[in-house]
Amino acid sequence: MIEGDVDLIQLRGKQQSIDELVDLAAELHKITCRSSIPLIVNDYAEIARKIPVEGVHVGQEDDSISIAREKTGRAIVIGKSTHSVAQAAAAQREGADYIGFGPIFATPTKPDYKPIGLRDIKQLHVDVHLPVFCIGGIKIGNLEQVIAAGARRVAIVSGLLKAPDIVEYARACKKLLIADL
Ligand code: 3NM
Repeated sequence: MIEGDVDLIQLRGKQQSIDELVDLAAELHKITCRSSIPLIVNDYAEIARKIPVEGVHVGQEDDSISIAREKTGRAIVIGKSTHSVAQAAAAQREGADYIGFGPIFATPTKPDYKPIGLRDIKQLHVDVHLPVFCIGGIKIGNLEQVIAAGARRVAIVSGLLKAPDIVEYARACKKLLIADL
């Protein structure tokens, strides 16, 4: 992914224990910091006390932004998953540094969530003055459509992880995103 020029990486391990995630974060951070790629850990702010990751990401059901900040014990990027324009505006008020917005399309990576579609992306960028990462079912094949709907940043999980050539896939996505800036 780094070779393919991704801008940041999130460690998300829903089946792993915190101890396993701490070990994984330590291992990954050795790699990401060599390339100055921020590493964000999902769900558990306490990992940031042990490993010098650059950020923590929380969901709607996780710690609030302020509790997550307290748990990290240091200045760090904190992002939040949002699933509607109202949640996005609330995350901004709560002090998030960036937000995820999705799932844009239905996705087996987050099967219990109803897709929100492309309709609100433009308005969201008017209402919210934070970096917005559109997420959920985004692939190289629908990325142009997502960008045309107003997205400037995206998070891709299965598209990248299942790509026959991750480097090429990441580069191709990046090219589409940069072309629109
Ligand atoms: N969060 P894929 S959608 C982890 O809407 C995650 O908050 C979402 O995976 C959200 O790229 C999602 O494989 C799954 O669809 C993204």
